[in-house]
Amino acid sequence: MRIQIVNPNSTVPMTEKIAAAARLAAAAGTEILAATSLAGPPSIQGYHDGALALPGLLAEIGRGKSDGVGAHIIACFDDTGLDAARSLASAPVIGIGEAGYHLASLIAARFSVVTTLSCSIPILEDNLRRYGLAARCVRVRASDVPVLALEEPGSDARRRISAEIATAIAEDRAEAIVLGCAGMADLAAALAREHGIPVVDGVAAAVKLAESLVSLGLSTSKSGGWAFPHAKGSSVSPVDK
Ligand code: 5HY
Repeated sequence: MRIQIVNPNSTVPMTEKIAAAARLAAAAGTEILAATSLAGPPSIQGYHDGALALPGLLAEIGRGKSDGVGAHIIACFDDTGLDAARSLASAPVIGIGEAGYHLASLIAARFSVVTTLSCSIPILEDNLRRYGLAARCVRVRASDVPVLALEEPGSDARRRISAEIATAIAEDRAEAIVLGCAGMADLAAALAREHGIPVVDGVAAAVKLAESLVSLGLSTSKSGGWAFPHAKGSSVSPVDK
């Protein structure tokens, strides 16, 4: 099967890191097609960046659709544009945030999220509520690490994320951690060993969920809000199949 993974920000080295994590998780028969939305902002930190990212993200999803991919993954932990992408696409679309939350809920009664900056916290909290998983997430925490600091060699990003994980374990009684940024994808295994609890990376989680949906022949329902976009004007039929 062929799975497209789209980085909605325009930072190519982050796409390469995401693609490496995706390929590490992918099954032998899965081809990962990585795409960078060069029209997007360099990083997505908050609502305004998320809005700026939408046109480029949807253009990449459209290209994946034209290429006939088996599934799409949106590699931004905010799940930027997920509903719109599900409306546009024929194949399943997975957001790495939603994927990470679901897998964490299967292995821990209570989990915490450690993301980048505090401006992302309400976005992730709203998503958790929409996904019906807010009750399982004790707290969404910010490590105060800017997204692009994760790409800087020698930054103290890993140390700050690890310190916040330790606080989540001590204060939240977190039994698992979900890493709240696609740029953290390469840190999960080491942080899990360091702290002795499961640390979920949304990129890997999304790859395995996408593989499951494709192998079961399941795709997004088009009978409701994720129906194909409708033609404008008098027609009431969707513009696409
Ligand atoms: C992400 N931003 O995964 C999110 C994480 C965040 O550019 N890629 C981004 O900080 O909201």
